[in-house]
Amino acid sequence: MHCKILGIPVQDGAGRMGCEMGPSALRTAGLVAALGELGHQVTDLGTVVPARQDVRLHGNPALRALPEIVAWTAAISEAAYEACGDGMPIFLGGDHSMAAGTLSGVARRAAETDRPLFVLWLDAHPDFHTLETSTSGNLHGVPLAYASGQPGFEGYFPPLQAAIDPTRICAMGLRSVDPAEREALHHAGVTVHDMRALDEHGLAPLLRTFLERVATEGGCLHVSLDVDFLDPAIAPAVGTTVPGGATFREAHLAMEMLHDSGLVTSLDLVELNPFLDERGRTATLLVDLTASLLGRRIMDRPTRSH
Ligand code: 4U7
Ligand code: MN
Ligand code: MN
Ligand code: MN
Repeated sequence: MHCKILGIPVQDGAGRMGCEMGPSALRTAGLVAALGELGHQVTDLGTVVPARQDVRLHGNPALRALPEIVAWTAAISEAAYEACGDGMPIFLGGDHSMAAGTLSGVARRAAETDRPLFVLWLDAHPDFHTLETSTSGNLHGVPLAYASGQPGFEGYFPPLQAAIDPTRICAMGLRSVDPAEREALHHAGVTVHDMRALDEHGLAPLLRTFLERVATEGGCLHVSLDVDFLDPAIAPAVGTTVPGGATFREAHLAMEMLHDSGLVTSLDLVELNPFLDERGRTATLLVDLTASLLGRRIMDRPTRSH
């Protein structure tokens, strides 16, 4: 596999500063070496720089850094489009607003092929606010709504060249969903496996069902991993901690199953705030999870199917 890493040091979408150090921390934690040890070719594509954009004022006075995030989204979308198609781009965040760019760029590329694009959203939050419904005004809370063509972004965010079909999105690990998001997710037909569903059924059968669907429909899969998907006890380096998140083994199991599926074509690693980390442990965990997604395993498995 040819892994292509791209740094996206955006932090204006989050409520607190620090995510701009995310790409550096992931590089420092040894991402390139970890992937190289698995036999992958790794290219570091460098760092995205936001384009300048003029953006008019929005009617929602809560919105923060709208012109900045619009400028980032345009640049990230272009860079993501260029980075994907062959090999496996790994987008290093940066706060989750960057997924407005990665998802739209990846979707534009997928639309040129005959493979439908699916998204696995691993997060405590659905990030399904529109510019109207966001009350915090933090734009890391909107990327999934934007990229799946929800209304209300026209005239502000870059026009989508290809929207992601919301019925091809599976969100896992949710445990903080605002009322407007709950309604919109339901209306759009997003598959949601919240933490209660993971507790009741276990992660593996839910993920397996989704992956079987992606395979049956001949799709490709973008994975967006927000650090707050993980329980804050194992991943403290995040601004938006929510208790009751995925355990160490649940997260690795998800990555191992994703690897075995052979379906993943691109990955976001987002919301790492190294300023809040404890001796690099969250950055290191993210590197190890990425390694599991790219083939690191505890033991060889004689059989793959069950
Ligand atoms: B993240 C929130 F209100 N929904 O809109 C908001 F709970 O990328 C959180 O998933 C958004 O970390 C979290 O600010 C965005 C809040
Ligand atoms: Mn998120
Ligand atoms: Mn989140
Ligand atoms: Mn967050």
